[in-house]
Amino acid sequence: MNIKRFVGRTTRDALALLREALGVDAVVLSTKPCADGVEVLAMAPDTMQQIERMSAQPAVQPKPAAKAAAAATEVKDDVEQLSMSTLSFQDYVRNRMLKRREAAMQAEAAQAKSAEPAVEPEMSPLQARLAARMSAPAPITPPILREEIRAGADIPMPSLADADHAARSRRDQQDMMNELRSMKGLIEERFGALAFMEKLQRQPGQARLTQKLLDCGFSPALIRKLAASLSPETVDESAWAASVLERNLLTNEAQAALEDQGGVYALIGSTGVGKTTSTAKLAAAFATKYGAANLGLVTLDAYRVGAHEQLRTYGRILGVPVHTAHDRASLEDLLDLLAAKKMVLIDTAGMAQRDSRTRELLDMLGHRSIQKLLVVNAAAQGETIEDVLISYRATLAKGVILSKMDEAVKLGPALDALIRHKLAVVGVANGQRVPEDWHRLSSHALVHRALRPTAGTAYRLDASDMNLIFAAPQSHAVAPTTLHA
Ligand SMILES: Nc1nc2c(ncn2[C@@H]2O[C@H](COP(=O)(O)OP(=O)(O)OP(=O)(O)O)[C@@H](O)[C@H]2O)c(=O)[nH]1
Ligand SMILES: [Mg+2]
Repeated sequence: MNIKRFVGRTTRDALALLREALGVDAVVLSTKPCADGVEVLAMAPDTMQQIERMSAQPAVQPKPAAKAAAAATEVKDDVEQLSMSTLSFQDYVRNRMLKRREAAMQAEAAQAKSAEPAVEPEMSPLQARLAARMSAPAPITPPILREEIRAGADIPMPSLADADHAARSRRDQQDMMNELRSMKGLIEERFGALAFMEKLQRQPGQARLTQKLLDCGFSPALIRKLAASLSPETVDESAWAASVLERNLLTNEAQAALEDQGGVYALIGSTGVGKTTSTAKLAAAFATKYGAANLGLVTLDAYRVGAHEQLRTYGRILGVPVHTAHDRASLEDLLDLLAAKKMVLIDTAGMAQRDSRTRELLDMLGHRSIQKLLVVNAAAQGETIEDVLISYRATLAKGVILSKMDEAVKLGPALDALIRHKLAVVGVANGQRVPEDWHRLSSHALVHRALRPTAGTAYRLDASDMNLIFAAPQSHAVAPTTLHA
């Protein structure tokens, strides 16, 4: 094929070069800008005729001479058109072939008409349509076995791109759901806070009480219960709350004091809470009343260097020998030995509430005659006290000794935990002095002390802080508390 390329500064220049090389009948295939100006691709006229001959072969051949003449004229017309356009070569050939096929079909139709027998009666339009329908081949429709099969066949197989798109849209949907869920939580939270604040505004007594109890270190779980049961008619909400707390704080006031009851007591608790000091205080209180001869002292704190010396020193002052037990068997032997004593006190080694040895200690104290007294630091955080009560299985103990009362700025957290776990306060220690700083306090005295106003500090809450604390939905609260109003 003889296709040539001509480059000129402008289209006019390129066409001039083309005409010079291939003559005026040349076929322009394309014109496009290039680095040197305009590029024109063109074909010699004889090449065009060759292509036409090749493409016209399957078609019905009209008379060759007439055909050549007609083709030449058509091509000439097209060339004139093409030289002014940028039609691609393929488009040109396709158009030419279409034109050619149309011409051939028209010629065939004309021939058939002239060849029809004259005797054939003329058909009406309706007859002609019927005849055409009968002679036409019947359309081939594939057999349909089941409707759903056809339906399935209509569905195109998903491509990899489709699967990717589906996964992406699923992800988007999931993201949107998560977004909606978090918005729902936020709205619930805000409405919860608004509802609570609105309730507090409607009942200023509740608001005052809530703020006061929060200031005293009581837990939101207990405060909610109290505030919810406060009647709008209550004039002095603080007095009402104090009376409810007193009724719910166990101190076994009806029972005799420990030193009067006698028995075998083991003092357990976390490190440094005052177990040994409290043992000494209790021993001194007993010895003063019933004499040192009726008292037995045992220490399990044998493995810490010099630890048992602390109790031995107190024993020497009281005139009571201190025995050491290393394991459960030796402890049981000692208890047999001291069976005649009215009171036996067992001092134990302090362990962090989460120490695995705490369980071993509790097992060692499994003897049925031993009653456990859990020593709790009244100055510790509410959450720590809670943890200690659980780890030391406080509910199995006879009661709790609240130590270091003198160090506690707020008594609320300790009393709150004891109320919620229904534990009795059997003694309190409010200083290091033995035996002076040992007392038995009533629930009234303890609650009064807990509700005493605290000095304004950075930790003091104001009315707006309550919004933050009570904004969380009720389901987040700690285990429900039963209060006897
Ligand atoms: N302020 C104050 N200090 C106390 C009180 N009770 C004990 N302490 C002091 O707390 C420190 C620890 O007391 P311990 O009796 O040794 O405590 P513990 O629980 O036996 O300690 P471990 O045996 O080491 O676990 C000592 O300095 C005591 O004087 C109290 O009620 N108030
Ligand atoms: Mg000790």
